[in-house]
Amino acid sequence: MSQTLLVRSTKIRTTSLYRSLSLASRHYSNQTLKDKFSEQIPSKIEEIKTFKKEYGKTVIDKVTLEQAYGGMRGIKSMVWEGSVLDPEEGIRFRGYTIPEIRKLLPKVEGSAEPVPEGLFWLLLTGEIPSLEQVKALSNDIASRSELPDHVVQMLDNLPRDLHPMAQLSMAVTALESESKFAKAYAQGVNKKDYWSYTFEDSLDLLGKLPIIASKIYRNVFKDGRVGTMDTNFDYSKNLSHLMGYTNNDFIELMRLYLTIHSDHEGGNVSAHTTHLVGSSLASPYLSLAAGLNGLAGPLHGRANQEVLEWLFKLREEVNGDYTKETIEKYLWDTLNSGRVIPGYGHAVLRKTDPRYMAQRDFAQKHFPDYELFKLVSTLYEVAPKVLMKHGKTKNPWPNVDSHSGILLQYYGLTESSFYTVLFGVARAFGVLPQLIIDRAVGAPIERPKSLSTEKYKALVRTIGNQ
Ligand code: CMX
Repeated sequence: MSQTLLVRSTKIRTTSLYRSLSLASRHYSNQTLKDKFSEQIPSKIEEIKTFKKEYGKTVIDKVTLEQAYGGMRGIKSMVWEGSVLDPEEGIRFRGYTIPEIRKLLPKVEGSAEPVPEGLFWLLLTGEIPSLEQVKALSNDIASRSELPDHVVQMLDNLPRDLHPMAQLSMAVTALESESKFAKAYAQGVNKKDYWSYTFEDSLDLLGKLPIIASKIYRNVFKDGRVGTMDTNFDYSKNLSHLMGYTNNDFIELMRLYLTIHSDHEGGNVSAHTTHLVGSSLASPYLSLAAGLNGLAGPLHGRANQEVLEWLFKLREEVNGDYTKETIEKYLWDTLNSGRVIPGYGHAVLRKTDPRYMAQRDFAQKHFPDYELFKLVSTLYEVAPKVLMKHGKTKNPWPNVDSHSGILLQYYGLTESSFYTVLFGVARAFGVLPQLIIDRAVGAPIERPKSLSTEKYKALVRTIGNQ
């Protein structure tokens, strides 16, 4: 090669290398969530493979008979990448506490609260996105909001007194018709690509949930009319507007609400059910609907409705007399009638739920003198002492559901049977990232072992004789 040719070809190579490098860095700053996650998959698969190979036979836990009969409490037997719950400290999302994510996750202009789209990115990738990336994600999600006619018609035909959670679960189930995963699976797609279709379904689902939730809200309690998503709005602003709430503070509340209600590690009923059903390769629609059915139980997500109804009965009974003595009596009456104090206790936590504290912080900032906030605050002083004296619950402190209802009441969203629907929308942000991860790493179908009491007795005898 002549000198001139060599110089020219080096120059061309350098220029094209420079161009591809600059493209790569531009690509990086504009990198979509799907690109980012796709890039991480090979190393995640390798990490799990090596870890299992090296430590696969390590005994990580022992299980007692009490645990087998006691709702499997505390048994370490699931993998959940997005969050870990510590009994004393509370939830950490990919290592970050709630106060940390409130500070670190991107915020849209004029807002002090993080957006749940940012948390979704963090839960899926372990990285905090830029504001630009979050905005692109909000836009992408909002562009997927259209509902098929049969879902709209079904919702319009449901009886108004059917619980909003049943309506939500039915609508999500009926959206199975839209599942890209189910279609691809039927066409025999390679299992390596399952995650990609699960990702698409997950974003589609997130996009459709605000319309579904608002349709349910407006069908049951208002005029049945719902607008459309605005691709320039963030998720919480869209959801609030669709429901008919345009107050900026309410939108702020929704940003906080959706973010902190999203994920609470994998063992809770809604997260575990979504994961379990998803492990059979049911589509994200059917998997999430199953999780929502679990969330609808009064000991889980529906506790937010129970709290409000219980508080209103209290208010009626004490007739404005919010002294500690009258509240204490009401608490004992509830306990003595064989019911639980809704919004108190937790299967894992042994301290006040940080999600309760975040909502308390919001109330203190926005409406410290609100009557129901004062009532909830007095309860916080009285109920733990009563529950400790009662001596049954392992955790006498308030959980997330203890506070959420009165925040919504303040802004005029008074229909408490709708509250768990908002929890359900939020939960989608927490459970869908894990479903995508499960499909990317090829998580197996879940199948723990059960025994009959007779077999357990035999097992205990055998162990005793050893
Ligand atoms: N009021 C009265 N008794 C309570 C209680 C409460 N808030 N919380 C627990 N207990 C009782 C239990 O019913 C149980 O009684 P039994 O021995 O008679 O069965 C005993 O205390 C021990 O229960 P635990 O080990 O402390 O709690 P669990 O892990 O079994 O249950 C939970 C956890 C959340 C279901 C329970 O604390 C409860 O029922 N709380 C009220 C409902 C509620 O707020 N649920 C929302 C939780 C958060 C969420 O998932 O959204």
